Amino acid sequence: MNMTLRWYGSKFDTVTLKQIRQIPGVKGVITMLYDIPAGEVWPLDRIEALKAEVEAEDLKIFGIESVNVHDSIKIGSPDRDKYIANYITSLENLAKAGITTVCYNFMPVFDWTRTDLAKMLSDGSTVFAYDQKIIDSIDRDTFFNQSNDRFGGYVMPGWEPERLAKIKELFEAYKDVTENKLFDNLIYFLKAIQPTCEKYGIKMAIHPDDPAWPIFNLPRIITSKEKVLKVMKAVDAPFNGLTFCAGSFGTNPENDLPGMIRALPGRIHFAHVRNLHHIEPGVFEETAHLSSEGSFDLYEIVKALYETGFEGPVRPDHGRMIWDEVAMPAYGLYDRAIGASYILGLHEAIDKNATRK
Ligand SMILES: [Mn+2]
Repeated sequence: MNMTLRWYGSKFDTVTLKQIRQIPGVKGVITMLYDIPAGEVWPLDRIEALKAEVEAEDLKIFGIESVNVHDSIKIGSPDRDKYIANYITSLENLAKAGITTVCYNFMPVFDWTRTDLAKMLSDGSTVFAYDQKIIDSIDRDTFFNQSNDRFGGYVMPGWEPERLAKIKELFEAYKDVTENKLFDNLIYFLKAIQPTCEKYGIKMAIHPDDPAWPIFNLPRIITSKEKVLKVMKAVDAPFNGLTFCAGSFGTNPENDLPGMIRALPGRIHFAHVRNLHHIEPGVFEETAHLSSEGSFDLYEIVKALYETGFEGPVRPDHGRMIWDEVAMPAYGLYDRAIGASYILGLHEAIDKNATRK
């Protein structure tokens, strides 16, 4: 298990590589070229420059989150092969730079969705929260139009202003994309990139949908153990793997998180470990990482990763905003550093206990 922190690059992130380097046990970052729109090629020189910047701080790039998939690929539009060819070139360029773990998602229109980006907990910290009742009561376009304001000027992954500007067209383009069609389009994409991934040893790690159910009448295909296994079986090769995101799968309390990990040995290439607190069905708030703070048993999650031989990168996920930190919502330094230390502590205890048996 390699502990990492997500880092958006020096132009966008409020957290510096120097700070990340000082978190005990954090060996590297998960990063991306944040300014390159989905569908465009990631140039090798930009990747090499990013790598050099990270390595100059004695850190390593353990993976990319994310190389985003263009909507034409998700929709299955006639021009999708052009974007798949670009995606393959980006993968080749990453592999040439020695970066072979790639997170991506296949969510229509938008990435994760929250209804509150700064809900105050009883300790005065603020967190991301979600309430299905708000989603059900709001007009879809109004919700998306308000998003730029809610993000307080920060560019949030999957919510880039240029995407939000054409939100109506996007919904229109997805109107005939059923769950089955979206699944077929994912499999088409995976089969197209398979030879490249196998040639270079690239591990593709699909991120689950968040929340793990359909919203705004858009289909969701990575929401449960059964649905993930369906994708794994449809392209049954090790390159085709998962980003196990505890917080995303865990939005649905019916998902048995350690059980899911144990059902996917060798297919989890990347792990996001965090906690959240279920308030009522469809209503939750994110919390500190500790098991005692939320609804998940983080010990059992880390143990399942350990016992299934997971050796990929792991990162703490969304953090609370604490200690008056000013940062991109959920991606501050302090609470994620606490989360990393906690996960590393669990891991050390599990490892020592196992060795002594
Ligand atoms: Mn995640």
